[in-house]
Amino acid sequence: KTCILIGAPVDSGKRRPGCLMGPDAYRTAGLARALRALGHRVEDIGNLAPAEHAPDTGETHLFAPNETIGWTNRLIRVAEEQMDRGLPIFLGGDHSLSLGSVAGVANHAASKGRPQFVLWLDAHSDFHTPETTDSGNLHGTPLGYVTGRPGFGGFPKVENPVPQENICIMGLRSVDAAERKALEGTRIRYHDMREIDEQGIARPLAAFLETVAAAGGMLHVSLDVDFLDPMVAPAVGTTVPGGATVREGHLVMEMICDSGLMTSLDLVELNPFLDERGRTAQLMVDLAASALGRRVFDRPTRSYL
Ligand code: DIR
Ligand code: MN
Ligand code: MN
Ligand code: MN
Repeated sequence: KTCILIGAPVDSGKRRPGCLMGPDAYRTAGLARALRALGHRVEDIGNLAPAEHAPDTGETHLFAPNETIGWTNRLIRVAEEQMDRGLPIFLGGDHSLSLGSVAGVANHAASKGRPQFVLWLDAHSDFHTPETTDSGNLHGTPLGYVTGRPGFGGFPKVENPVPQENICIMGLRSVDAAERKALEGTRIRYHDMREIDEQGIARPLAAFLETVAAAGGMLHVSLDVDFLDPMVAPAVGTTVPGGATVREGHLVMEMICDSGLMTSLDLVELNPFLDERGRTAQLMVDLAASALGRRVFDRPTRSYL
């Protein structure tokens, strides 16, 4: 494959700064080298900047909405362009970058007449709108945006909303009251940590991947650092105890690789300022490598079925 590394140093989606250092942390941890070692072509297009936008005046309950609008405009265009060239890997940056990355890849899928699917690996459901968020942090809104929820005035119109039934969220353990109420009325598939404890992570993931395959879909994977347990991935501003283990993370990525379905990837919410000697950045690089072919032994195809 041709992997295209897209630096998206988005830091406007929440108040605690530091995610802007994420792209360079992934580079330093050897992402390009790891993917080349797996036989891929890797092109790093460097770091993006937000499109021109109005200044943020601080007059709303939202943190930096205009800068986030600028990023969303830029990322939609870049995602559309780069999907034609290979497999984009968006190096975040906080999770507000996914308003743009997902909306952009969905436009591309629509142009090919294929359905877009999204796998959201996160402690949080990120299903807020600017009207429902308590924190005012727009990194809590990307799934609300890309599914076409109302309330995103000033943001670019979502040309191709992702159908609810095409979304699967795994790893949940912090869902705000308003999100929970909204989610429960949707066809989004969501799996909390209790379900993963009880059933294992492979079963619900296999079921979702089967659906994607059967539909001939494109699959965007959005990996939030806080999907992982803070004991193994401390470098994120919104840690929640009780997350995925290192092995659960790798199993998810290995199954995604075996499925052959992934067409784009976000690595988000890494805050290198909070890291311990780069261990979280390294784990995220290792997980990306698993998604793109690193393995201990080959398996008979689709052994998870
Ligand atoms: C919280 C945190 N639900 C919010 N969201 C995070 O601010 O809306 N998402 N951290 O990954
Ligand atoms: Mn998130
Ligand atoms: Mn295209
Ligand atoms: Mn999260």
